[in-house]
This record gives sequence, structure tokens and C-alpha cells, in this order.
Amino acid sequence: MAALRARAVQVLDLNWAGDHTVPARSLYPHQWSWDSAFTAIGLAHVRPDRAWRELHTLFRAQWADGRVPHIVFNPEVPAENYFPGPGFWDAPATPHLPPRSTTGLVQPPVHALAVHEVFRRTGDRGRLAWFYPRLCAQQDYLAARRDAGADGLVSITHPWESGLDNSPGWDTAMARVPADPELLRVHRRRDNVVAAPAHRPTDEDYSRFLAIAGAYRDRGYDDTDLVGRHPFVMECPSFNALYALAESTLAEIAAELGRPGAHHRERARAVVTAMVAHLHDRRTGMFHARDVLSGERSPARCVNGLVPLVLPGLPDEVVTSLIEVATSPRFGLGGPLPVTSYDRTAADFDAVRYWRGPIWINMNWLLRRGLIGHGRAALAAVLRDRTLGLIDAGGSFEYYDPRTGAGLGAPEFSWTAALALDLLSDPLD
Ligand code: 2M8
Repeated sequence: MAALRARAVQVLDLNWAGDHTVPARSLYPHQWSWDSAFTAIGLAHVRPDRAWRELHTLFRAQWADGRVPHIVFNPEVPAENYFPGPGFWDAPATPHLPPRSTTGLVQPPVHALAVHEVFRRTGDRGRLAWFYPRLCAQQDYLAARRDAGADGLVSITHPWESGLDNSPGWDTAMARVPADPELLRVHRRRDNVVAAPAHRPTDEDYSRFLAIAGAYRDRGYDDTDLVGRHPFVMECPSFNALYALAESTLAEIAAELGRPGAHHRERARAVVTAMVAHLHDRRTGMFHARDVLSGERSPARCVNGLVPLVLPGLPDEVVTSLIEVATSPRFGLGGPLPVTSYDRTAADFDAVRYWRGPIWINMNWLLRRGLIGHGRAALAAVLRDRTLGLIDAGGSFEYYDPRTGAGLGAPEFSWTAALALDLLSDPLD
């Protein structure tokens, strides 16, 4: 495993861009929000100063309203290297734009966890104190501006906010958004030139992605009356799980800093209760995304419906059923390869198309934490070995074919390398 460690460090060094790490040179040449959080967790083991710098650069781009943007654009990268780039996102109407150009979307709030992990490795209380109010502002934005369903859960305004872009969980809601092919005639995709089109979202997906993002941009990323005015409003189970986990982590950070943390624990408990009430389906044994506009839960069984396993304080029967589903042939936990992003037995399971089947390392890293947290050390150890084995054999790819273990998407992908480093160093199981 020493060779794997060395290769993982090489990937992170290759992708270091001076004050942040790009997810991959080829496909993603800017800074992404949750990628940076996962990357910092890995960097903490080998380049601790860079781990702090990574998160610092991201939070320097935090908006005045507390949102942490999903992409921070590097002004030195030529405009044509990523689409949709800054020219698409800039909304002169918004009063919130920070100094660096960003999107107005968010991504799952994994940052409190990342800050806490980097703190655990470095003991730097000064930096912890710098991040604490900013992490609180990030959570407060989500709580105050994104509870579109008025049920204590956060809504996402775009599939990109979930991080699971073309997941089948969004299909029904996406089908309601008119796909405007004209948008793709005006704006040219670049991802399909760099990566195999069969491994990426379709043109139809992209024209809808652009339509939803454009609608949000055109009203200055204003979150008022999302239900009345926005075409896509969903409650994502993994986004909400990470939002609740962030509150539990903030309670720990507050304790480190000698500050009161009861309000964080209370909010975490309330989110978990709301998730079980609104997103958990006893029949399928897992969580499902809920469409706030129709009130319907998506029937699709996707990996984001297993990620709530990371939550402490889940009722025992929910934990048991999640593990049952994860270890079933639908997801294959405990089998020869890690867990897939979608139900392998579903008719529309696609082994190579992005978030519609392939294996993703960050999802498995989160599931392993959940298994450890709920006392399933043996299963966690199997998952760790299978995950590291996959990366060792195939390289640090963006995602993997669950039939063969072959790497797909971008090679030398940062969060894969970073989380491999964390798994290699983590003695927890
Ligand atoms: C993917 O999403 C971006 C848009 O944000 C894209 O397809 O261009 C997703 O896998 C997302 O989770 C990830 O953060 C991003 C960069 O790795 O790529």
C-alpha cells in the first residue's frame, strides 16, 4: 500500500493550483466546494498547511448571505476550458458576489467535517476559530433560505447542488423542466469532448441543467418563494444528512473552542427527525429524495438514500434496514467491489453513465464512516479493503465500472486520491 499512498500524493500535487486543488486537470479546472472538503481531509495527512489553505480559499469566496458557492472560478483559466464558466453564471443583479467569480449554487456541506478532521490532525485551534463562524453562517443560510418545504429540511435548487448530477432520483422532477435544445446550440458543452459521451450526462440533461441554472441566475440567486417561482426544488437525503452531520460536528468544534454547542445538537436532532418523517420509506428500507413541488418522493433507489447512515442518532430499525438494503444485490456492500451509485437491479441501471450506476469513492467513504459509527466494524473493514483495492488496481479515477472495476471519467481525480490517503491512515476499523 506504500505505492498507492505515493501515487495518491502525486495526484494531489499534480492538481494543486497554488491556493486550491482542482478536482481533475482535464475536466474540472476550477475549485469545487465539496471536492475541496474531501481533498482537505486527505491533504491533512500529508500536506497539512495545504489542507487549511484549500478550505481557506473556498471560504474566502463565501457570499455575504452565508452560502458557500459550488464553484470558485480561477481567473487564470481560459474561459473555454470549462462550461458553464463564469460568463454564464455572473448575475450583475446580485448584491452578494464575492471578489472571485463563483456560481450561485451550493453543494453538500461537508466542510465542518473537513475542518474538524484537519483540526484533529494539526491541532491548530486558531484556524478552527477562524472557520467556526463561517461554518455557522453556511448552515444558517441553508436553514433560513432553503427550507422551501417548511419542514426543517434543506431544498436544493439544481441537481448540481446534490453533487449527484444525473442521478435517477431527479428524473421525474427533471422531466417537468422543458429541455431547450437551443441552449446547447448557443452554449457548447466541453465535458463531452474531454470524456466519453456515454459516461457523461446526456444533451437533454444538459439543456435542462442550463435552463434551471439560468432561471436561478436571472433572478439574482434569490431564494424567496422557491416553490412558486423555481422549476426544480428537491429535498436530497445525502445533502440533508451532511447538513445534520455538520451541526453535530459544529457542536464538537464549539466544545473545542469553549463555546456553547447545545443549539447545534438540537438542530442536528431536528433535521434527523424530519428526515425520518419525510424522506424515509419503510417499504424500501431506505431514504428517497422528495420533490417539494409535487410533494412526491422519488421511487428511485439511489446511493444518496443510503448516505444517512453517517448520522448518529438514527433510530435502530432505520440503521438495520439501511444496512440490509446496502448489503442486498441492489447495492452489493460486502461483495467484491464497493457500493454502486444506483440500484444494480433497476431496469435503467447504467454501469458507465456517471451517477446512474458507477461506483464513487466519496459515497463509499461516507458509508464506511456510518458503518463504524453504528458498530459494524467488520463490514466497514471489508468496505475499506474493497475501496482501496479498487483504487490500487485501477488508479485514482473519478468513478468505476461496477462490473469490472475499470476506471471511468477523469483520471487523476483528487477526492479519490485524498480519500484513499485517509482510508490508508485511518485505524478506526
Ligand atoms: C460533477 O459536477 C460538475 C458540475 O458541478 C460537472 O459535471 O461539471 C459532480 O460529480 C460533482 O459532484 C463534483 O463536485 C464535480 C467536480 O468533481 O463534478
